[in-house]
Amino acid sequence: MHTHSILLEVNDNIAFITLNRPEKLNAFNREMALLLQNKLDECASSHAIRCVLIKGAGKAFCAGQDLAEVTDPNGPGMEKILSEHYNPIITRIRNMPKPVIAAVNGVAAGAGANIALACDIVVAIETASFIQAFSKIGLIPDSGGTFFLPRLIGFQRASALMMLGESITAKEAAQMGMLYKVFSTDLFEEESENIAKTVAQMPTTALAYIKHALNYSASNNLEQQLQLEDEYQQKAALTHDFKEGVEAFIQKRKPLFTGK
Ligand code: T3D
Repeated sequence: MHTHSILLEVNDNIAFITLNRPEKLNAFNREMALLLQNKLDECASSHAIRCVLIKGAGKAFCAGQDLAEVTDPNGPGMEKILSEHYNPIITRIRNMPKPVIAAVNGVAAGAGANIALACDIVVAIETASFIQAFSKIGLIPDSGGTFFLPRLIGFQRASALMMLGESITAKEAAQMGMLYKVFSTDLFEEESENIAKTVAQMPTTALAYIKHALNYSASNNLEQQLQLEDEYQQKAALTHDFKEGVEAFIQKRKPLFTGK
């Protein structure tokens, strides 16, 4: 039976996406990269989905590009790998109008590490590791790595990690500011799902505006960003969830957000 390289399961308004080539440490081939784009599109357009959680099957999160495919004469070729595989994945994650969580359950290398860094909330199991593996094979970091990593951990540390291609532990990554939280092995699955459950019950539209505002904060000046906050705040104030949030606060009860 053909096994799908990307699995999608929806539960309690959460889309669980599993990178599913465990025997290759979930390295991406063309089929898998295109399928992930397809599943991310499904998540973006479904109103029943209010949060996306990406994890890896088996012991790894993702080992990046499948290097066997790169040397395959019938493979997609370098000119397609970024423009048709990774760039559209990163754009979809950043444009997704709902939170995307990376639950890094093991090694995250190359494009696998940088896909995680493009997510809105990154959590990791204590045994996970992060490797900007590209320089070790004569490539440069892609999948948004040169954009996100210096912004997350600073220019100097990003530069060293990218040039040396060294593996760092989840704890070191968290200390550098690369991710939100590290969980012990026994709590990782439960705690990462708890975060997903929490955000899936939050005011989804407001979270989408937060995300878009953060996207623009990388290029806007203060004046432009203040204007954008003004615009998004007015839009957020028109949502049903804002009305519900304020009413619930005044009535001293728990709000019931619908994402609308
Ligand atoms: O054209 C372009 O390529 C542009 C796009 C670039 C995007 C990129 O992501 S470039 C970076 C590609 N990734 C890497 O360079 C990482 C390569 N993998 C590793 O360095 C190591 O496997 C890990 C550090 C991730 C894990 O090490 P370890 O010791 O836990 O596992 P392992 O024994 O090395 O790997 C287990 C199996 O997975 C092994 O297969 P085998 O021998 O059991 O049949 C290994 O070959 C396979 N595997 C791991 N990574 C990849 C892979 N197979 C294909 N591609 C991989 N990236």
